[in-house]
Parts: sequence; C-alpha cells; structure tokens
Amino acid sequence: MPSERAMKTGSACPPPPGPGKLRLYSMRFCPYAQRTRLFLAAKGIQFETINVNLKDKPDWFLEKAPLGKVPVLEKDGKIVYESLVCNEYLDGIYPDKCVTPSDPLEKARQSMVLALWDAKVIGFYYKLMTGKEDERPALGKQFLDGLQFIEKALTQPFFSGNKAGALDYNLWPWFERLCMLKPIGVELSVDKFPQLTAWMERMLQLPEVKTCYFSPEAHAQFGKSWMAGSPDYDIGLEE
Ligand SMILES: N[C@@H](CCC(=O)N[C@@H](CS)C(=O)NCC(=O)O)C(=O)O
Repeated sequence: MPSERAMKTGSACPPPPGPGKLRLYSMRFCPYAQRTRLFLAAKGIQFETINVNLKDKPDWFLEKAPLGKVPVLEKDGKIVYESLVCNEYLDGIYPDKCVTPSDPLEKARQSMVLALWDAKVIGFYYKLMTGKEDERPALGKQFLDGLQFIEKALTQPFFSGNKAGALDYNLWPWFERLCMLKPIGVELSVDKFPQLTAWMERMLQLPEVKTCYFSPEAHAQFGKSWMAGSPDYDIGLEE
C-alpha cells in the first residue's frame, strides 16, 4: 500500500494509475478533498490516494493541477479538479448509487444552498480562525447569522431528503471542523440550531462519514500547525 505521507518538491512523480483505475490527489485535512472522499466512500468506489504537501508542492502536481489545489482526480490520463466538479464527475462515471440529484429543480436548490454557504458562512469561518481576538465577537455573530440560512434550508432529516446525498457530503467537512471554533466561543446551540445539531448527530452515524472522519484532537493539532505557518500534513502517520 502506498504511503499516506504528503509528497513534496523533489519527490518522484508516481507512475500513472493503471487503465480504469482512479486516483485522488488529496491532503488529509483538506475539507474540499473530504467532500470528494465522502462521495467516494458513499458510492463504494475503489481508488488510490496521493497526498500532497501544499506548502511545498511537487512540480508534477502543478503540471496536473493548474490551480495548485486539491482535490484532483486522475483516471485514464484525464484530470478533473475542483471538489464540486470532481463529485459530479464521479456520479457521471460511476452511476451506481448516484448521490447527485437528477431532478433539475432539486439540483438547483442544492446549488443555491451551496451558494448561500459560500456567500454567508464560509468566509467568516476562516476569518474566525485567523482573525484578531477583538474581531472575534463580531465575526462570530456574522458566522452564526449566516448559518441560519443553512438551518432554514434543512427541512428533512438530511439536506438531500431522507438519505444523505450530495449536499450533505459537500457541507459536512466544515461541520466536522466546528470543534475548532469552540475554544474561541463559537458553538451551535440546540435551541438556535435544532435542525443542524440533529443533522450532525445523524451524519456522525453514517459509515461514509466515519471512514473520512478525523477527531477534534487531530483537527486541533492540524489547525495549530497550519496557523503557525508549518502545517503538519502527516499527523498520526508512521515515519
Ligand atoms: N475551490 C476549490 C478549493 C480547494 C482548496 O482550497 N484546497 C486547498 C486545501 S484545503 C488547497 O489545495 N490549497 C492549496 C493552495 O491554495 O495553494 C475546490 O472546491 O476544490
């Protein structure tokens, strides 16, 4: 089994995956790559992973990934990047257990929730992580106000209906990381977020979520190294 350790500048480019084989270029703690890992796990797709050191990217990675970001998929000499694009591609090439909605209106609804997420929530999440202490109360309020749009969008057990689907997987990685905001006083209360807190409990029970899960301690350790400017991509792995 190939090492999970992140590959950096100077490492040899791994030989291309064999015919019909799927490869994911990833970073173990990347929420965007986790979106794709959740799709892969939910659909039961076999794949191999190459983890990349994003602070010291190998040239061969930059040749494959013009944006220099993970996730990236490679199959039969073809490259696909951007998490949402990767995920739709996976449902396209492995139509079994399709998790992307086929109904155009439902698909539009899911994309609109993601647009709300991008516009009203995600920026504040990163600002809270990196912002100054005196900015945090205002940022925390903006973050939680934004999350109310997402709370209101959840009207069934899962965002995708009675079963988890594309929107659940595309949102989950940041909910798994909410633990990182707890030390700075930002938490989802059951009374203000009854739907989202119940959904988080349901998500944590799913095998695909468990497969791709990191504990709050691991996220905290990675977050600390990331904020110190020297991300430890290999936390918990053997030398
Ligand atoms: N819009 C991209 C965002 C992916 C992204 O930002 N990935 C981060 C890691 S979490 C990355 O690769 N960063 C490397 C860089 O920006 O240089 C997607 O949805 O895939």
